[in-house]
Amino acid sequence: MSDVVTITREGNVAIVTVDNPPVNAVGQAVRQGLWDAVPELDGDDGVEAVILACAGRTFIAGADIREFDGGAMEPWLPDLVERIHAAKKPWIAALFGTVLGGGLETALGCHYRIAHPATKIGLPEVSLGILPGAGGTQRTPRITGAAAAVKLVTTGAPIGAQEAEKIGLVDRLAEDLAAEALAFARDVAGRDVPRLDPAPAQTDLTPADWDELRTEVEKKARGQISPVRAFDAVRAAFELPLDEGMKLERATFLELKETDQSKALRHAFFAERAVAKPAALKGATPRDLDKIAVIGGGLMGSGIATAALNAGYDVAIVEQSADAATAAQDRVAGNLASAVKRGKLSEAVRDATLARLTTAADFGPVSDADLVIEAVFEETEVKRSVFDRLAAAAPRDAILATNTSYIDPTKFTAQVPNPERIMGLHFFSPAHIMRLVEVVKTPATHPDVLATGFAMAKKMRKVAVLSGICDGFIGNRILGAYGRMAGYLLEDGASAQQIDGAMKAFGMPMGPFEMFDMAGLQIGYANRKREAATRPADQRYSRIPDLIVEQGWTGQKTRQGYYRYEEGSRAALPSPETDALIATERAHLGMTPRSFTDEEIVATLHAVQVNEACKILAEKIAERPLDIDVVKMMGYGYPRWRGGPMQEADARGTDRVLATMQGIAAADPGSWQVSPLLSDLGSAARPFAGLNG
Ligand code: 3H9
Repeated sequence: MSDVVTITREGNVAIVTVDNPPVNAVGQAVRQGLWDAVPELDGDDGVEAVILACAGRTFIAGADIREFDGGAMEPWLPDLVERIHAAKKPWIAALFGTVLGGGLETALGCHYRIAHPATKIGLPEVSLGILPGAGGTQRTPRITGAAAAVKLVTTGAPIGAQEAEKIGLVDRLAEDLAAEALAFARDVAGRDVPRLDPAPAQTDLTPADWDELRTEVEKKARGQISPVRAFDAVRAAFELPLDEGMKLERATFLELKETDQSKALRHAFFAERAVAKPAALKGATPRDLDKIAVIGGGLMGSGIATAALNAGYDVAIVEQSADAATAAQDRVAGNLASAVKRGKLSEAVRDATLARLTTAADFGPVSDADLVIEAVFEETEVKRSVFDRLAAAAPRDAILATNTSYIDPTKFTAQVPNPERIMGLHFFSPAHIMRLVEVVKTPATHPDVLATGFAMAKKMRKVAVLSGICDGFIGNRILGAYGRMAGYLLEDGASAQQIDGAMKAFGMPMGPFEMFDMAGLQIGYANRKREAATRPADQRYSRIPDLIVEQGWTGQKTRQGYYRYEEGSRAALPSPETDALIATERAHLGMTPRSFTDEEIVATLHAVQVNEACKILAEKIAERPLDIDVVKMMGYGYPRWRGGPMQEADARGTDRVLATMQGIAAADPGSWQVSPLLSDLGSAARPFAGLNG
């Protein structure tokens, strides 16, 4: 028997145990071990039932995703699942932890499933750009019926054990899994082994119903192909016998595995985990955190406080007045109330959570805080005065963090003693929902302090990415290049509708101009004024955004920006006034508007982001291209199925991205210079993936 699969015996019951840390992925060695176990136990007259169990923290959590880059190694999972199902003795899967993908498929090959009540069960393959490839699309519908199977397979979202029991995926729930699985096995020992009916599954759905469901899946997928192909495979379970459905599923799995989308989603999966391990944190130990104080209880501060409360910390919000403190308390309560409404939180937990919040109109609560997060107005002097007060009010070893989104923290913290305890924690709004946090390292920040930021983010179920200091850090700096180029394209002749439409077709949730209108155009206006003194003299400056703001139009709030908005609606409608203003400016500049293809817009906006990202890498603001990808995916809506701008550059070819950027720089050398890093990689058509380490 192999190291990762062992067999023990309890009387007439054999227990087959998979032990393949960390998540018992069913890689080649596990498959081989199970493959060998089936005939061995079939041939053992002393064995009348078999329990499939796992050591460690979970039942099998899926196929080993790392194997997907090579050719499939035998024995293949679909064959193994079939072999278990054809066994002469009943196999009982003992489920706990996260039973996902190939883990659930292996369990579906077993004849019975018994689960601990806290088990999460699902088929997340679509989120890796593939579909369940070991019978999940064929066996699930035969057990659960159409509706549940479509939901499980096309959304990839896991369900709880209770729901799994309701839809038939689980036969019984068991608090004491080992004991009850054994009792269950003894019960079914020697009985006839139930087999899945290989005939097409039955449904009341008409072809028109299926078509309608498919349209819904396609719409939700927003350009991602795997949910739609997975849907088609489930539908086939109702039209084809099992063996033919399995062939279709296998062929689709192998095809999808090779797509750029699947490669990008696998990259996203590993990148999201790799960002937690930057080289700068090697050997660092996070400090213990119990109490977090948040300075400023506005939209951002109350969002951060909500996230911290939800993660189990004691939280104090410091505001400037009693009224403002009450308003902050109300905002947090409102955030929690909407979680209750969405079924994410019970009322009892909400009350207990809120009980850990205090608010104050003075710096008193800071005196026993382990971590203070400043979230006041984005203005150097305002932040400096907060840090002046923190220098006196906070314990000398408390970690002090700023939520600045643009400003160099050293500009307003120089007067604070022990600078090794200072870092940036750049949350994204709404901070209790958005999962990204940029952890910003100053030249003095101690690695343990950074590690504490990472540990806090993890407790908040957020993803932290390490960033050095530059204007806008990783995310907003790249956004700056993107927005600037979008503005040039607009001035040159593309419409806001065309640019936004092209970027949405590319997979962004919204285009740049809808995003500007939503965020409020006054923010960019203020930034441009701030940057005026340092802006390179020969850099092109489009006045259009300033002209719009100077009309008193700041976007959705004033119902007029790049678009027009009806009262109470966020739908962006064409604005004849803004269009006229843009036309006047073009005429003033003596420009003849030119036309663009959507692909040109997408390639241009992609190239300037990658070019800026290359500068960020060269300046060591970001450690690896994957850090940039995660920032863009988690903070800016970059489609996961494209894997972020750097992965997208690899898919397009860095040589092509370089050629696009060279064209941009040649046309406007004052505004754009090709990054030497992009030049190096692109001229050799080498991928960014090679820099991920
Ligand atoms: C599939 O099954 C296809 C089949 O239908 C068909 C086949 C023919 N493979 O997330 P964590 C690593 S597709 C390889 O930090 P958690 C992970 O990279 C698969 N490695 O822990 C990390 O490594 P490191 C369907 C994997 O407790 C370490 O394990 N299944 C895999 O927060 C710990 O992971 C899925 O999509 C894997 N399958 O969460 C499930 N899974 O320490 C994917 C994890 O070096 N996995 N690793 O950074 C998950 O969703 C979460 O990992 C899980 C645990 C919920 C299981």
